[in-house]
Amino acid sequence: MNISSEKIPNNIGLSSDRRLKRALENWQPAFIDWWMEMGPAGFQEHHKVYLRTAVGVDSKGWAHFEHVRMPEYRWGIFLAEPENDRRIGFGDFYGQPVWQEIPGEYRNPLRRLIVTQGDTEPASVEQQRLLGQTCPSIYDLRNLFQVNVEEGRHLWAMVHLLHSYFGRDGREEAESLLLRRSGSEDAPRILGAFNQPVTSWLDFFMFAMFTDRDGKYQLLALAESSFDPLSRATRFMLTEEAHHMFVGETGVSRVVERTAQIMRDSKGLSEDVRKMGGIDLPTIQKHLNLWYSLSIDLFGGEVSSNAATYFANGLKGRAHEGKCADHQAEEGTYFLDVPENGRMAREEISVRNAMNEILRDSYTEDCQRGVDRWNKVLEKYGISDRLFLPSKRFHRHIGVYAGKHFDPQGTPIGDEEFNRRKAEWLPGPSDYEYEHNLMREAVYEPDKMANWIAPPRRGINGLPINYEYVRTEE
Ligand code: BYC
Ligand code: FE
Ligand code: FE
Repeated sequence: MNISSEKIPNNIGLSSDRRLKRALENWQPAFIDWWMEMGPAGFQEHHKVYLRTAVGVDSKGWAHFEHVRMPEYRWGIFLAEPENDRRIGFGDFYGQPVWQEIPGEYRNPLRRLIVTQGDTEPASVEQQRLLGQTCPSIYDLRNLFQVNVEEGRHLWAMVHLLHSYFGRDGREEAESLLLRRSGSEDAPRILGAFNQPVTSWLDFFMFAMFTDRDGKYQLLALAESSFDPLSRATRFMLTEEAHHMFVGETGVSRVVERTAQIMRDSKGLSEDVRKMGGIDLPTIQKHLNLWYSLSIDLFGGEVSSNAATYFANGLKGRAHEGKCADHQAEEGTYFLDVPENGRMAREEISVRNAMNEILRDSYTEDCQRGVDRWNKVLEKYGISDRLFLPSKRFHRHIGVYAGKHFDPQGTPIGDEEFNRRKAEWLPGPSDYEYEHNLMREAVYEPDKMANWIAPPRRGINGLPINYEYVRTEE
């Protein structure tokens, strides 16, 4: 395999920056080794996948589609076009020009944000590496791989920043990004949800719906950064992120639709869905509960002095900061319900300390819109059951609700009740056994779709649904 630097499409003038080019050329073979070891298992050598590659940042023509072997994917480095005279949009330096270089005192916190962001990208590829062997169709197989190669590109985006602006520390961090492993005992990925196994396609769709959406909101917050190269890198990543959430939302929607069809045909009994080879609504709700709760943990603690400092220094803002009323946020309070002696007490916290919670609230509203669309499908089939987002207190491992138990409605409960009812609320071994069995036979014929999921509305890039999105080539 010949992967030369000319194959790194970029708009950062890489060919004229010899130092950076050399650094990336040194990192590239380690990336490819990592991809071969931890990327999609079983589809690297003899399969060509109909993939979208970013070849520029022009809003009309940035993507190019063709069949490629995944290890030959052209992972490129793109920054959104610079904004003329861009100014810092929030915090203590509001209105000053943005930074093209990093002021010394912000190197450590910025490096930490970039490393944390970068770490999630390869982690997700690791989590999803076996799913190709149980895919419901080659349309879905292609979407999985599209998401995987783009998460690889997001890693490149963060590694480019580490190599360009953080010297030797940055190079070391870039190496470590390829050494940690999702779920590993000794060297796990940094954030909780990225060490969780993803073993069923329902988990994958929920991950792309909820966990990739954390990506969207974190990227929106970083896109506001006073460090302009980070802002431009994340702004371009957001254009790719939309497709990941499309894969998640429509994936779940198609599962819901198939379930609704089965329920309609069997006169509305949820119990019969499994007998007919579908995924019943209570099981879908449990996966929703799991991935929503794991994903809201990714926003950090409700009360966070880290977040306040990031905001004060202009490193990380709110989503769509431009639409916020007060960009300094020096005054004002946020009300938070905090558990106290088994009851909830309302606490007042300063807005700056509540930045994680404010971002989480915008995220939750966005998730709710997706759940509403799933419920429209149930409505259309005349089914009265509804899916819902559990309370943000349910099943938390980070923040004020961690270490305490709540039911999905947010009512405080004891250990005994939680353990007794856990199997109603979260997927357990018998659910996974059912799903793994259901998905055991992958569907690789272009004209077929697994029984547990409805076909998509349309194919990729104007092509038919039964197009050969993944081809075998000897
Ligand atoms: N797991 O002050 P606090 C994506 C730690 S997803 C483990 O509340 P802070 C993608 C925290 O590090 C987007 N540890 O936290 C999606 C801190 O540790 P120390 C990823 C956690 O700093 C799908 C302590 O708890 N991007 O792109 O305000 C596929 C106290 O924390 C967790 C980013 O995350 C956790 N969930 O906020 C592919 C953006 N939460 O200091 C890709 C960059 C907190 O006590 N990261 N801790 O050692 C950040 O902005 C912040 O690091 C966080 C945490 C929002 C994650
Ligand atoms: Fe990503
Ligand atoms: Fe993503």
